[in-house]
Amino acid sequence: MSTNTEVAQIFYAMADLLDLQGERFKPDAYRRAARSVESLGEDLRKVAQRGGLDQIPGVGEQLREKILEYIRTGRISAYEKLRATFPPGVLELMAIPGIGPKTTGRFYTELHLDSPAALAQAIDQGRLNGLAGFGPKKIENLREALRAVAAAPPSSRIPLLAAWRLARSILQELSRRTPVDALEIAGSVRRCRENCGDLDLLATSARPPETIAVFAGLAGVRKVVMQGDTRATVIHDPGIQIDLRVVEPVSFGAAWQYFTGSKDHNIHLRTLARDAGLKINEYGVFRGEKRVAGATEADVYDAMDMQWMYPEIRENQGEIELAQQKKIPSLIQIEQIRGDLHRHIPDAPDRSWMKDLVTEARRWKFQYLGLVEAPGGSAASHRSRIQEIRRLWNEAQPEGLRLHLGWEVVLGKMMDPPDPESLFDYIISVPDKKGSAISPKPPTSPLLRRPLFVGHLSLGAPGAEVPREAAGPWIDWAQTNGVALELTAAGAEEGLDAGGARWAHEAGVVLVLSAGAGALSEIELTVCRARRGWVPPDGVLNSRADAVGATAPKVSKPKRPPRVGRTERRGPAAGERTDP
Ligand code: DGT
Ligand code: CA
Ligand code: CA
Repeated sequence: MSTNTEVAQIFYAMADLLDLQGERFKPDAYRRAARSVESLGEDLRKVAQRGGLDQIPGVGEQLREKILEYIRTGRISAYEKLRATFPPGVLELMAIPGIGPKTTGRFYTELHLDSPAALAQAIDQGRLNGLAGFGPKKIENLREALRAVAAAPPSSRIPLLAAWRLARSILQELSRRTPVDALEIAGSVRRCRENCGDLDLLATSARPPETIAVFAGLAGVRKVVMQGDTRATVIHDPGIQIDLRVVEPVSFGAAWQYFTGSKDHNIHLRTLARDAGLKINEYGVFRGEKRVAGATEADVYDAMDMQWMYPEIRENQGEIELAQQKKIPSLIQIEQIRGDLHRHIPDAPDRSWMKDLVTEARRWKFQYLGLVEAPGGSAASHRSRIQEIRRLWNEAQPEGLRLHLGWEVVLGKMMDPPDPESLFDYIISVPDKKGSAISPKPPTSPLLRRPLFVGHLSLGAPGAEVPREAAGPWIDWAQTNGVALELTAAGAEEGLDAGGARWAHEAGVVLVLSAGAGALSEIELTVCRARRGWVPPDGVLNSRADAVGATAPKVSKPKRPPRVGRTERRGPAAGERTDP
């Protein structure tokens, strides 16, 4: 897609959202600008270079700034903010053919309908009858449109971050509303695969049918594909299949192991079990009729004379042999992360965010936080903001938590303000994307100043696996320049993925693990992704107390002996971290 089309699409989408908010004039202004941008014969970046954005019909000062932001960063923050003001279900409702922003807005404000599922229910209950402008024919059309959307096959595979967020929220809801004892994520989400076919959940419960019924009745459930006493399969908004199985506590470990997979890992285990005169399945490990293991995963692997291993590496790529030799290396864990080095300083007029951030950082037992100033704006404005942040931090004096200030700089661009060392503790370099979604190859010119790490690297679409051709040049560059590379919860869209992390680590490049643009708690997913890349604690810069201020980071081979079992219940999906 060209920059022009991309910008036009965002403006159209913003117009719809502004309509939904009930704005009167702004939506038309955005649509007019979108149409002119779309029909422009010249690339927007060229127009911007010659300073001609102002001459585009319908583009005033505010829209010009948004276009410039898009060219500079590949995103428009106002659009992201606008989207975030609505529940995701409302956006899905608006996307259904035949339901525009105006109708969605009325459903949302007049009937409090916030998802396609809620609308379907309201129609069934007759709550639309008598609503001005909604005759029987129109209601029938709505019903038809909803049916068509619900019947559509779940859209291929889901990016990990979306699957993980959904799985987390469902676990929270279920554990709040039903008598579950254990409740965990299995399948590819637990293994932290970059994209997931469906979600696999596993529970033990005092009253299985009740747990299943609550699950099948969740607000986001579009369709119940199958419902029994101990199992159900549903299609959840926005078209994601979820399986829930309730199992006996004596089999929980075996079931968790089995449904975590991968299939190849399981097949290999089954062969080994057979050779040892054992049988392994989702109910346990058996010698003859006797169950010799099943309650915990550690028991299951132990019965096979193997070390327990992290779910993220169960891909039948040598981990089984290592577990037999008791040589599974120690890989990075969330408890070893000492801070996030890439939290952007919010553009909020009041500074209450700082208190929230500190609270959240405490929850993770962080020792430092890196607040980062993004490019753009004048030297004077950076200076006053940074000085204010330092002053506020000193006033708050959060005990045991250090503040580091980072400066985000576009690679190869001139750097202002002229005396950055006095303001900032470290530099993050970001690639010069020039409006394209994917980052170009690293620059060949020498570095003006060495950054601590490279962030906002986009090496692929959401849910995509980073190809070696895309990651390789950056890994070489990072190695040559002694710079670390970033990994975030968004994967290829915002940094390396698990595969890239593995290549980088093997090449001796240090990694920085960040939460990314979402909640700080999502750093947990980043850590899982790093484990999938076989990254040990020593390979992670922000597992070190002196992450900032250290000279060229170097990786040494892990010396600590592998630790077994202790982390089992803390798998990437364990619900316990969400409720401190
Ligand atoms: P996905 O959903 O395509 O992203 O990948 P998975 O790994 O979540 O696969 P899924 O949902 O079909 O099944 C979940 C786990 O159940 C899988 O990782 C291993 C286990 N499993 C499924 N089918 C088989 C099978 O035929 N044999 C064995 N040994 N295990 C299986
Ligand atoms: Ca699955
Ligand atoms: Ca499944």
